[in-house]
Amino acid sequence: MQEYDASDSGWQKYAMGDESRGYTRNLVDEGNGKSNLLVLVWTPGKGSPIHDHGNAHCLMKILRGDLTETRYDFPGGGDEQPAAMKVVSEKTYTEDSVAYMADELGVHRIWNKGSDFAVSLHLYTPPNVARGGCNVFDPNTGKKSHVKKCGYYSAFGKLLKD
Ligand code: CSS
Ligand code: FE2
Repeated sequence: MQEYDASDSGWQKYAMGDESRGYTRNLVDEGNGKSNLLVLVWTPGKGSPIHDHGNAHCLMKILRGDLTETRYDFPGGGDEQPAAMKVVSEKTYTEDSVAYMADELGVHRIWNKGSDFAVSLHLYTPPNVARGGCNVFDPNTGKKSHVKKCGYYSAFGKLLKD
């Protein structure tokens, strides 16, 4: 991920943005069933919900723009009182930087605070989220909801119908 040059134009055909969404997930490669390579396009002023990563490794490289990551402690099991989720860090990544995320480090949300679309390249291994979805969390209560299918906006450069 570090060696890939973001100024290469190879990723552009996968980078399909949609202003009506927080971000789009565009499938590039399925790594012979062992990983998932995605190009994500982030709408200005929008972002993702707080989510986990299905017990997988997640690498994110910024291809265009800046993205802000807010990390939270992984909320505990169900018997705690609902409480606002605790922010552990907030970091802005600039073009060409690479970040790592995994459930051991907590949960996070990604936000595009810029005024133009931002683009990032994500490698997930194993591809657990593609198979089993992920969990999203309510920042005010820590309540978890399971998302069964984290769908794609496009696959292999072709727009998909919902
Ligand atoms: N994990 C999110 C993107 S932020 S790493 C997703 O796959 O949609
Ligand atoms: Fe993530």
